[in-house]
This record gives sequence, structure tokens and C-alpha cells, in this order.
Amino acid sequence: MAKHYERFNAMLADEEHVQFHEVHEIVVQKLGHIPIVKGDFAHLPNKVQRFVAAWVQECRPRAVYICDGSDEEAHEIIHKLEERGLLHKLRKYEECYICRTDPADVARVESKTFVTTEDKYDSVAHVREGVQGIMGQWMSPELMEVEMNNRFPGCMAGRCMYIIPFSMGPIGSPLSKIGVQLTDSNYVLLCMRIMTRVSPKVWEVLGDNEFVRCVHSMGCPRPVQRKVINHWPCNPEKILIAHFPEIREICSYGSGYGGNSLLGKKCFALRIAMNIARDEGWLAEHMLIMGITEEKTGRETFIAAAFPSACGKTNLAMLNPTIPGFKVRVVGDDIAWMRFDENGELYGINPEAGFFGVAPGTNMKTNPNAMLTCLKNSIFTNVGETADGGFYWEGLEDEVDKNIAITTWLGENWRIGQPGKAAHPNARFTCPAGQCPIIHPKWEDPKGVPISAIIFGGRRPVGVPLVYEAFSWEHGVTVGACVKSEATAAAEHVGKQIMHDPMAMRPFMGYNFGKYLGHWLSLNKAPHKVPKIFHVNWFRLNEKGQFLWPGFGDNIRVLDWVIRRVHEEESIAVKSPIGWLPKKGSINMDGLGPVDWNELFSLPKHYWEDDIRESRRFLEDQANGDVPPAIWKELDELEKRVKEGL
Ligand code: OXD
Ligand code: MN
Repeated sequence: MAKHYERFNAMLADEEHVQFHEVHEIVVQKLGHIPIVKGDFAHLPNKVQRFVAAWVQECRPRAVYICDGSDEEAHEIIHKLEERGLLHKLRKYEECYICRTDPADVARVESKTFVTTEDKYDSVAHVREGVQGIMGQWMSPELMEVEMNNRFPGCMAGRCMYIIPFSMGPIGSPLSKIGVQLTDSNYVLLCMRIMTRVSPKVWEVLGDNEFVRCVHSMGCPRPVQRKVINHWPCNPEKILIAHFPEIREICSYGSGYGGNSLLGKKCFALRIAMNIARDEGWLAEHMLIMGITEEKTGRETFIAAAFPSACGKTNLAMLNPTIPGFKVRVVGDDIAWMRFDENGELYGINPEAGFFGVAPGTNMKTNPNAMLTCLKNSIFTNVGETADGGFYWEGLEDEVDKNIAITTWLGENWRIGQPGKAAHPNARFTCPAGQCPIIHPKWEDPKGVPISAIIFGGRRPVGVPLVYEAFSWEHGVTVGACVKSEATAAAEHVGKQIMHDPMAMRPFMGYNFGKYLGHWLSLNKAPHKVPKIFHVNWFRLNEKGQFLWPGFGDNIRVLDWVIRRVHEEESIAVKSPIGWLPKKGSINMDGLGPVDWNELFSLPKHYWEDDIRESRRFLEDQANGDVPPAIWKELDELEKRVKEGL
């Protein structure tokens, strides 16, 4: 068995044989003479002490700093980073900071992201011979051990190791989970404070229970071997993001950016959490949660929606309705943890505490609520800066002085209208969710909110209608399994190819994709009341390449239809071979310019025939033999309906 597992097992074995009072002695010995510059190590839960001690031995930091998540702590770190030049205050706003990364460290790195389990097929599905699997990557424990040994020993030399206790979900909620992240990046600490709940209360709640072990290093021990650019240490050539679901551990090396380093987010709340969710019978999904209240009746409906990156998920979650009569409030914009309660109702929480939104394209028209959320206590990464101390990115052309001097994310002087871009396409704002003007009052309710509908969507320029409803849970899961979208700037892919992104989880799969579909299907059992499932496409183009649907705030018109379907309005839907479509005229189009209903909802037969063939092929290629029979049955039936009915 690989050393990584052995070390973990040794840590557990210790536990069985060693008395409580002895543990502390042992661990302190293991820490050697590494000073603890903040916090009381002796007060950490035993399991955490062991975890820290093992990694201190491995990474050999110069000091250990136990974080408490307080504002004083944040100010201390901000001050340090300002002195170093990594952060710079945006004087136009309150407590907002800008930072530029090494231009080689700007996005999630899927090609370096792995899941390691003893059995390969626990991590990934069986792919067809000769096919490159894209639903997650497995690395054997043996090889992973070699890769880790190549990176982690001594990787924090000359740096401080920060110990971050955090809760995903409200601290103490039965739906929440606890993590402890060790990192040598204090920028990561600042972002973790925004994106998760960092607090010493976590230690109390944790007690002797299990937690997700997160280890992160920028891979730049001192003295540095590699030139540090923009005061942003990283090691892009050696990036490795390793997940060990069996021992609930994440080890990330070489990148300081976003999902690569804020391990609570994609690594924990999706890849590891989906393993926990499978074992415990719930769902950890790449979904927003929003509540929509119809003002006339006061009825509120909560929706969870999954979209691949770059489909405007954050904009939808904070939608500003263009028609009267609706109040939208956001619970979460990226990740949903959902569980059926004892009465069979599905409840969801947002495990995160902040928004890590794509900045370019966000403005007062597309997402005023996000703009208002990030005017204080926020961090901006890889955006441009205006001469008067404000942020700038593509999309803000109409909101800043056209003549103002701008420094681009690459540090160049630039002005609006000149060639080139001010911000990197994956530039981000990191801001506290609680500051959002339309945050839902129940966003931190420990029970979560009741989810009545699940929506899947993608960027589909042709063939796919604005909205349709699946006939059943099984059909809906199949629709989710066949989600596709144009590629994104959030990952390292280039170009605009249409990629399969089942359930919008392709980059975040933490176990065998076929078994994951099986898990979804298994939830349709008594007493569970499974929600209706829909598919939307805001991005269909006409022959001239123009959008057929205005999108953004007008998407409320589609959500209105969805809500009415959830509440069993039968007369507004017509049966089509692919699912229930809105009956002509049943979507409120008041005040919209001309909308070509027929084109928006047309179902070109050849397109659908090809699409089904291609989806079938994708599933065969990617999860040969692991795809549950119910999915094949749904595809067969869909194919038959399309053949006969279109
Ligand atoms: C993200 C994503 O949220 O890529 O960053 O999905
Ligand atoms: Mn996302």
C-alpha cells in the first residue's frame, strides 16, 4: 500500500493505542522545533494535531500559524501582502484589494487534477478502448506517491504554514461538513475567509469527528528556484491536484489560483463531497440555488440549477427580473448540497460563504447585484485598475470614464477602445455572499431551503429549445447526463468547441461517472418526492448568428413557466418527443421586442437524431458498461419518439 495511505493509517493507529494525555507529547515531538507563531496547538482536536504534525514533517515550514478567521487576522495578513506588493488597495471602495497573478497561473488545471483510489474504477468509469476518458482522471496510489514525493517534501521551507479551520455550510448545521486546510499562501487564507466559514468554533463542533484534510502548497520553497512574478509564488510546471476520497484528503501543489487552491470549493464541496454524498445518500452538485417569490400570492419556489462554467450561472442566481410581480433571492451561485428530509422533501444548502465570480461581462446591466456585492471587503484577481483606484474589466465600458488611464492585469498602460484586454477572461471577484443585496434571509438556515425544481442548461447555439421539461426523474437524469456546452475560460481549454459536461460536473467528477448516474437514479424511492427536472438554453442563435433570446433579467419569463409547471399547471405545456414544451404563448413575452417563438422552440429532426447518436456514443465511450440500464432505456425511448414524432 502506498506510503500516503500508510501515513494516514499510522495516524489512525496511533489513535487506538495512545492515551489522550500522551498524544500531545507525541505530536509536539513530531513538530520538532518549528515555532507556532499564533494559536494554541494543544487546544486543537487530537486528529487535527496529528494531521498537522504529519504534514509539518513533510513540508518543513519555518513556522505554524493557527488561523482564527478574525478581522484582526485578516488585517494583519493584508498588511503583510501590501508590503510585499501582492495586494494593492482599491481606494475607490471600502476594504477592496486587487492582485495580479503570475500570468502562468490563471485557471483551473484539469489536466493536472486526479482522483486516487485503490481500485481505479472507484474513481473513473470504464472507457471504450482507445478513448481518452474526460470524466475525471485516476492516478494509482503508487504513482501518486512518487508524484507527491517529488513535490511535497520540504515544499514550505522558509514559509509559514497556515492552519485554516473551516466549515462548508453554516457551522454546526447537520448538512455542513468541516475541513482543515494547511497552506503556505496567505492570499489563499484571505480568500478562504471569504469563501468559507473560518472560525475557532469549527474546532468545538469538530471534537473527535472526521474532517476533510486539505493540504495546499504554492510549491515555491525558499530560497526560490523559480523567478517569482508579480509577487505570486507558484510552480505551474509541477501543478498537481490530488484527491483521496477514501481518506477524505486533498493535496494541491503548484498553483495559488481559485479552485486549485481554495480547496473548500471544487475539490472539497464537489469532488470529495460527492463521495460522501453517495455514501450518505445525498447530492453534492455544481448548482446555484435561488428562491423566486410571486408577489401576488407570496408563494416562493426554490430552484437548483446546474450550468457548465461560462453560462452565466452567477447572473441567473442573482437575476434582476425585467417583468413585475417577482422577487428573486439568491441562496448560492455555484454549489448545492441537497438531502431528502424524513418527510421526503428535498432540502438544499449553499456550502460556500462567498462568491468567486467571473468578472468580465459582469456589469450593472448583466448583474447589478453582483456589482453591489463586491464594493467592499472583496478581492479582485487579474482585473484592470483605473487611475482613480477602481476596478475595470471588459463589460464595464459604459460604467467608467472612457478616457481614464487603466493598468491591465498584465501591468500595461491601456485605455478603453485600444486593442487588447484589460482583464484576463477568467479574472475573478471574491466577495462575501452576505453582502449581496438580494441574499435570501434563509441562506444560512441550517435546514436549508426546499428545492422544487432542478434545471440543467448549457450554451447551445443550435437545435436546443429555450426550455423543456423532462417526463420523469429518470428522463431528467438522462437529460442531465447529456448536458453539453461551449467551452470556457475558467479552465485551460481554448476555442469554442461544444463539450459534453454531464450535470455540469465534468471537471468536478470525484468518482466513477456511471455510478454517479446510478446514485442519482437511486434517489427516486419512497418517501422521496423527487423534483421536476428541466433543461434551458439561453444561447440559441438565428441564422445570422444573433441570439434568439435576450437572456439575463428576461430569463425570469422562463422561470415563471418552470414555476407554474412545478405547481402543476397542465394547460401550459405540450408534449414533444424530447419532453414537455411550453404551449405557444404560455411564456410571458409582454414588453419584449419581437421574439421568434417558432425558431426558439423548433426541434430540427436531423439535429436531434444526430444529437442522440452522439450522446449515446459519448456515454458508451466514457462509461462503457457503467452507465445504468435505465439511462439506455431513456435514450432508446427518446430516439424512438424523435424518429416517429418529429
Ligand atoms: C467556477 C467554474 O465556478 O469553473 O469557477 O465552474
Ligand atoms: Mn462553478
